[in-house]
Amino acid sequence: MELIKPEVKQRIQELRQLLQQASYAYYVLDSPIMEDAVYDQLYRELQNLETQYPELVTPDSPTQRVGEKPATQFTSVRHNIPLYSLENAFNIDELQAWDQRWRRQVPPQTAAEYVCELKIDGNALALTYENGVLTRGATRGDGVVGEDITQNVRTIRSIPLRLNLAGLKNFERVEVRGEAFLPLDVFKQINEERQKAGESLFANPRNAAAGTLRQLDSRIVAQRRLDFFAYTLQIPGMDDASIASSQWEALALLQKMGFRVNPNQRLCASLAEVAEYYQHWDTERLNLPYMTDGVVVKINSFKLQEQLGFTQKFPRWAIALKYAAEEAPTRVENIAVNVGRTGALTPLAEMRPVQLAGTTVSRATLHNADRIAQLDIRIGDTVIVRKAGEIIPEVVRVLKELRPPDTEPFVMPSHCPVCGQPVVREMGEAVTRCVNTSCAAILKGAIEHWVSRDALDIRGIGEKLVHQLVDKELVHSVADLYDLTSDKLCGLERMGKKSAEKIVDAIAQSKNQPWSRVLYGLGIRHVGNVTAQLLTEKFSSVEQLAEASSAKIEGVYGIGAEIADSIYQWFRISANQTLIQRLQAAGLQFATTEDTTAIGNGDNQKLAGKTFVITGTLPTLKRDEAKSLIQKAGGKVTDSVSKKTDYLVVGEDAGSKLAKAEALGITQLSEAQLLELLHEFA
Ligand code: 1X8
Repeated sequence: MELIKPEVKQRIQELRQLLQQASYAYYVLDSPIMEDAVYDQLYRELQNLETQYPELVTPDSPTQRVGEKPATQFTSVRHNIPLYSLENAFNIDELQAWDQRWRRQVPPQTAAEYVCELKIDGNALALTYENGVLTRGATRGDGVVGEDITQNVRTIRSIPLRLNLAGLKNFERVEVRGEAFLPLDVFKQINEERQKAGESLFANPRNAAAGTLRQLDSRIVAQRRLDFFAYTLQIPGMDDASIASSQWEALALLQKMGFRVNPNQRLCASLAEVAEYYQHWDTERLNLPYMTDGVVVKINSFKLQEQLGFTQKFPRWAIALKYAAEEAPTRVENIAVNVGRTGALTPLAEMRPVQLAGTTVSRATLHNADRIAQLDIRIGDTVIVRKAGEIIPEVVRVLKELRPPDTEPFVMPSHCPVCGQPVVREMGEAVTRCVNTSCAAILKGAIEHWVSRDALDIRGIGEKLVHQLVDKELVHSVADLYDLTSDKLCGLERMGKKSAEKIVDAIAQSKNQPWSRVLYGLGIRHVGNVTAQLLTEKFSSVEQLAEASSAKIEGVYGIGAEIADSIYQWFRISANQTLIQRLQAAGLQFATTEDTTAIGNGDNQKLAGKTFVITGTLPTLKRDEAKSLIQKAGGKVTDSVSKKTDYLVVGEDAGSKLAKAEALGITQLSEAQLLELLHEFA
C-alpha cells in the first residue's frame, strides 16, 4: 500500500473540521461564519484529496452529504425503542382532563413542570449514533418497524454526521429522535416544479417531506433542502441522572451535541402557562417558515415520566395539543372543469367566498372524478373547505343534511370542455384526460411550458401572448413559434414593431439552449428538469432516446419504471415524432454538443456526397424543414433535377421535376422514406 504522508492526513482532518464548523454555523445556528466561495474552495480541496486517497474517506466526512446512487428499495428495521404516537387534545379542557388523569397515578399535589414545544408537521425520524458517528437513520413506520433511509438522512444538512461529544461519557450508542420537515418555501418550489412537469401536487409539506425521504435516489433528496429539529435523546441505560434528568436538560444537551433544536420551547410551571403558550403560538405559528399543527406538552422530569410509563399506544406523560385546522363552511355555486397542459381534467368547486387562514377562498380543487364520487359533492351543496398555511384549499366534506332538494350527482364531462373531443380515463387511473394533442388548452400549456425559465427560457412570451397566439391561430404547435415573424406578431393587440422584433429574436436565441432543456421543454409526463438532465447525460441525442427500449431508459440512474414508460410511449406517437423533426429542422439542439454521434456533427455526415431535390407539398414537413434535415446529415439540396441528383423527394402535386427524374431513373422518396433514411443514418 502506498504510504500516505502525515501532512495529507492532517490536512484532511483540518478541512473536515473547518467545513463541519462552517456548515453547523450555517444550517444549525443560522449564522454563517464563512463566505460561500471559501467554503466551496475548501470543499473542493477536500474532495480532491479524498479522490486521490479514497481509503481516507469516512462516512462522517462533509463530502458524504451529496447522495449516492439509488437504492432499489429500503430495508425494514426494527426500532430498538418503539416510537410512540401522542394522544391528542384539541382544547384546554381536554388538556386539563389529561392532567387530572396522570395525577391520579401519583401522590396528590405532586409538583410537576411542563415542557412546551412546537409540534412540527413533518415526519419523525430515529437516528442512531455509534461512538458519535451517524450509523442509521430510520423512518417511524408503524412505530415498531420503520425503513432504513440512512443515505437520505445523510443529505440533511442540519443532521450532524458526527456528534460533538466533548466532555461527555457513556455515549457509545445514542438514539436521537426528531422531525424532518420541508420549509414552506421549498415545499412551494417543489410543487411549482411538479406542476410544470405535469406531475400531481403534494397536498402539504408533510406529504412532500415523506415523499422526499422515501426517494430512492438520494441525490434528489440532497437537492430538496429537508431540515430537521431534534427533540428526544435516548441513551440505553440513561437512568444516570448526571447526563440529563429532564426533557429541558435533554434539549440543551441535544443542542450541545450539534443538533438543531427548535428555539421556541418553554418550561412552564403550571397548566395556565401551558395554555398561554398554546394561545400565543396559535397566531404566531403563521409567521414561521415551516408548518406546525399544535404544541407538544411533556412532563419535564424523567423520573416522573418513568413512573407514569406508557399505555398501549401513548406515553402517559405527554400530549399533543392540536390546533383546529383552518376550516369553514360555504356553498358550492358551480363545479368547473379545467384542462391542464397534460390534458388532465381537474374539477374545481367555485364557492361563495369565505375567509380562511387570513385569505379569501372562492375556489377549491376537487382533484378528480374519484374524489368527487367519494365526497358526492353536488352543485348547491354546503361544504367544509380547508386551507392550512400555504396549501391549495380543498373540500373536506359535504354537509348532506343541508343539501337542497333536486340536486344531481356530478358527472365528469365525456368531452373536453375546451376542444370538444372525447376524453379518456385509463384503467386504474384516477385522472380523466383530453388526448387531443391539438386541443387549445393542451397547446397553450405546452407553449407556456416550452418558453418557461427552466425550459427554453424565452423571455417576453407570457400567458397572455400565448393565449393570443393560439386563439388567433398563429401557432398550432410549439414548432410554429420558429416560423413567427415580427410582421405576423405586429397584428396582435398592443404589440409594437420593437417588441415584436425582440420576441422573434428571443425565440431565435432559444436555438442555442442545450439538449437537456429542449427535452424538458417537450413536456413529457414525469420528465422534470432533473430527470431531463439525467437522461441527456446518458442519451446524448434524441435519436438514441427515441430508439431506446423502456428497459434501457429505466436503466438510467434515478429513473423509475413509470417515467421510463411515459418516455417510451411519448416517442411512439407520430405527432410527437413530427414535432421533433420540425424542431430539428428549425435548428434546436437535440444532442449534447460534445457528442460526435449526433446528426450534423463531425463524422456522422452519412448523407455526405448525396444530392437531393424536393418537389411537391410534403405531408408534414415544410420544404425548408426537409432541406435543413438533409443538410444536417451532410446532404446537398439543389433546385433542379440532373444526372447528379441521387434522390427526388416527392410530395403531392409534383410537376415536371418528377417527370424528368423518372426519365433519368432517379430514386424517388416519399417524406416517410426520407425520414426513415435520416433516422437510419442518425
Ligand atoms: C411528535 C412530535 C414531537 C415534537 C415536535 N413535533 C412532532 N411532530 C416535539 O416533541 N417537539 S414529539 C412527537 C411524538 O412523540 N410522536
